[in-house]
Amino acid sequence: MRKKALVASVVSALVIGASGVAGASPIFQDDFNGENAGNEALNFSSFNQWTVVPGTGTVDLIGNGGTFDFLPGNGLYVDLDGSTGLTGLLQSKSISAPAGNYVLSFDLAGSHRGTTESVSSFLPNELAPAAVSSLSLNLGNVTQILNIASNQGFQTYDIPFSLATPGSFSIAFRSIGGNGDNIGALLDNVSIAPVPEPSTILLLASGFFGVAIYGKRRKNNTT
Ligand SMILES: [Ca+2]
Ligand SMILES: [Ca+2]
Ligand SMILES: [Ca+2]
Repeated sequence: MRKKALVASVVSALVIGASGVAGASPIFQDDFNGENAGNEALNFSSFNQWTVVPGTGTVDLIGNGGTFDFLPGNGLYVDLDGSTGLTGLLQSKSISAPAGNYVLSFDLAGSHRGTTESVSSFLPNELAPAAVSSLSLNLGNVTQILNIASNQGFQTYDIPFSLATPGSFSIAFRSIGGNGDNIGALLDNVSIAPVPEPSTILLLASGFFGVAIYGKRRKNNTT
């Protein structure tokens, strides 16, 4: 019985170890909830981690129980078509990262005002395209275009990519087409997290086994 319990604890340690690695800390994360003291603002441009590129247009900061909270319960989020008749290019500030595999994740919802929206998301645009060695779901080079029906709730999109060399880059989002109506798709919960190499998990797993065997031997010696 005791032996079985030991095996079970080693297995659970392995599972915890592996999931801990998979959930490696994001190198970039934003839920927009802390912007503008939690209040809506049309044509908002003072984001903590983003720039609305001058000359492109505007975006709106909405939600959190305000007048334009189309999807309550998500705090603040961004209407990618502001209120000036031109869609803004929402570009992250510079993100520095070592070489490796990453996943860009973000939530997009429909406009909830009757229009189907197209959104382009841009991956590292300050790196040479050759440095981005893999992109699933990509259309074109490092740009992905997503079409979102009006009534779609927030849905998470994951885009894996690799950096061949360490560097700094930005990501960006823009509502495309439909200029003039001030209605855009809704963006929330953007993050970039490293994906561990399978060999890293194996190495950690063998480490756990080593600890488990050592512990067992030690116990046998003392009793
Ligand atoms: Ca939010
Ligand atoms: Ca708007
Ligand atoms: Ca629009």
